[in-house]
Amino acid sequence: MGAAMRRLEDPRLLRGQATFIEDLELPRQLHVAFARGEYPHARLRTIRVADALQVAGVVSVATAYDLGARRIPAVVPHPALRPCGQPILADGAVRYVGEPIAVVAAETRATAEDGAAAVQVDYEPLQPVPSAEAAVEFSAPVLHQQLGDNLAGSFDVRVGDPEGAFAAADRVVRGRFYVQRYSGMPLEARGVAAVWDAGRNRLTLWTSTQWPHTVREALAKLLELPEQAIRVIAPDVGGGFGIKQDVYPEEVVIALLARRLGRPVKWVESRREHLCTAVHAREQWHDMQLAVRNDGTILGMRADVLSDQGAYTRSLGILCPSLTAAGLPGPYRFHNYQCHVRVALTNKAPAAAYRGAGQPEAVFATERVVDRVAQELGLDPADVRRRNFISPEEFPWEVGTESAQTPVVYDSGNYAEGLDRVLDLGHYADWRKRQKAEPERWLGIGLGAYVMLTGLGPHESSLLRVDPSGELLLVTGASPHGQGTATALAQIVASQLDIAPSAVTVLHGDTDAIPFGVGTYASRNAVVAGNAAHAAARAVRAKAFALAAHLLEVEQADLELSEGGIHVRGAPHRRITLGQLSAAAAPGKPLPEGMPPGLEATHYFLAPRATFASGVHLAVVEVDRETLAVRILEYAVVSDAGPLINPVIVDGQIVGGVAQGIGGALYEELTYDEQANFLSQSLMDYCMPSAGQIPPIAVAHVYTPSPLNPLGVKGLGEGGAMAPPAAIANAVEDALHSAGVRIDRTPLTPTRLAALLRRG
Ligand code: SMO
Repeated sequence: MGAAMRRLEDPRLLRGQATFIEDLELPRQLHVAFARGEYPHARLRTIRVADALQVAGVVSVATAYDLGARRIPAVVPHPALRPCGQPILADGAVRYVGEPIAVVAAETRATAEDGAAAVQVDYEPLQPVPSAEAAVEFSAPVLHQQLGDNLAGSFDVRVGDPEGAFAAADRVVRGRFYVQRYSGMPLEARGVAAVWDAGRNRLTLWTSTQWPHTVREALAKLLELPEQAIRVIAPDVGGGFGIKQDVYPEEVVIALLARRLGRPVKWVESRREHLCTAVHAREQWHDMQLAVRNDGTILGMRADVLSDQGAYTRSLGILCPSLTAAGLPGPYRFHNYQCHVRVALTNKAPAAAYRGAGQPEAVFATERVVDRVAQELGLDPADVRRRNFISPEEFPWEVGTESAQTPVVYDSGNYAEGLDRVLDLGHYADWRKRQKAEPERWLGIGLGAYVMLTGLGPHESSLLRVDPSGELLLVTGASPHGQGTATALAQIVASQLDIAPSAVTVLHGDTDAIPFGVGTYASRNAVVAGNAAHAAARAVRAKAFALAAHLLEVEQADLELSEGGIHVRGAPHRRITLGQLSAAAAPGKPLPEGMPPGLEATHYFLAPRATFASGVHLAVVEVDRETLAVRILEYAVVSDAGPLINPVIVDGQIVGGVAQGIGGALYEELTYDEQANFLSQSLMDYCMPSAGQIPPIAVAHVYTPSPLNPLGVKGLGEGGAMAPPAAIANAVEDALHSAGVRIDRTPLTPTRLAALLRRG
């Protein structure tokens, strides 16, 4: 634990020995393609499937009429969530481009595509709702008649005495900030395969998901089966980033088709389908007001959040905007806060989680308006932050908000140390000097500070078993998809039993292997899966000592564990290995009174409260005076996630997150036109940064342990993505401030900057 070792997962991934959904070859499998809506908003008059059925090789064409009017259930409840869940296939209307209407199963993928193209839909186009602002206008067409308006939910958060704070303030600093629609773009898009065993009434479903146990639960409800009749397997998953923390229509449709057709069925998402229909994220308006004193002290915050949910909610409901509302106060010491949230329904793809899930949006809005405080008062933005940070003695700090039904209580932190370290690491003072010395250059420096909810409960599971060979099997309910979790968990187990991490095989992503499991999201694995593995390893260790004492006929206190074996202190030849202990613990072997057979332990780590990681990012940019391209000259990150399990993995996670944040700051946008037609249908139209756009990223750490778990760890997977849009936007505004440019949204493309410069 703590060693900077390379990932145990990588050799087989690099050698092409992994199994992704596309690699599955099931006997007699059928391939699936979806006929998808081409209009943003239309009534479906008729769906003609006759021609599709004529295509040679097409076996079946099904619509909602055939598969039943099922809707995706909300897995994450919210008191304000209203019923606008997505049907598994369009239910008489389509409400976004790409909504699935019919599903075609055929002998080959190409035939299935031909069949899908031959499905004839007679549409009656309806007036679309192209934006959240349009959705809440009085005259807007209503997308879901039963709601009477276009709100998937609205709610208020109130803490302390906001009116008092604003009355006592010297001034109110304002801003209205918009975060564009963008999302995760995993190398492996989505994919689902299913087999129905008619004799046993049993479904096996492979899906590229972050939470197989949750998919199982949803399928059990929708297919009216006991959970034990469903096995969900997440094989190797090539990236998730939040977008695979959902229950998707395609997962339910493939399961139903396998049962209906009595043949295995497989669907692999195309990149175009991914762009049109996988989770979109982040699109949100934030009207911000800070009550401040002239010395820069923040007394309170008012916020109005208008979120663009797209056409439906799915399993996460309105979780993301609720995380924004809970997170807007950030690392700052004020107790007076008020936030009004409206979640608007529009004719766009449904929105849900993407790396940080509502929190990077909050960081953007808060860090932009905090910079405005510095500008208006003529203060250094670093000083304004330092003055208002919660200080180390003030923890636990009750924000007074709630996230996912959990009170937001920051458990520990040292935000000022993070700031001081990042100012050093990013050469803040030097850059300020250069900025003065070279006024002909558009140089800017920006900061972004964040606090991030991590390690969300309710629990995570671990089953640890010692094999007679001396190797170990760890089954975890977490379902990682590229984070290096198997290595981290192996390190935790190995350090308890003094063995090599490579002797621990970690099995994940299989609901038959462990009955309860939660999944991988909310930067939770180190905290919940890590502590579950730690506790299971402690239990196995304790049992090994008890059994060794029995077999070696000594007191436990006289035993020592080293290199995977237990020996009598001072008599290393009187030794019994973990493998021998496992064999000696088999049923029927002489065991101490009351000891159950098997050298294994199962542990469920409960996390009633979340841990809160934090960090500060610093970006130095230069805006090219000719092309208006933004070049990042320096990027520094100081992260605090408590003690590190594996620094190599941690730094890799941070760099990956920063790259995604840079994408959001400068390049990526899922664009719809004013009629809600979807314009970003390929990676030619959706610009992701590549290595050429990502500068070297300097990373350093602060370590404040969490008092909430034995390892003291906090989550970190999403940390890198929290602050880049804030830090980079702050830097670009700093660079162009003298030219009159004010930044209120991302991505900061040359086109957008040109418009701002003309206006300025
Ligand atoms: S956006 Mo994440 O998978 O909580």
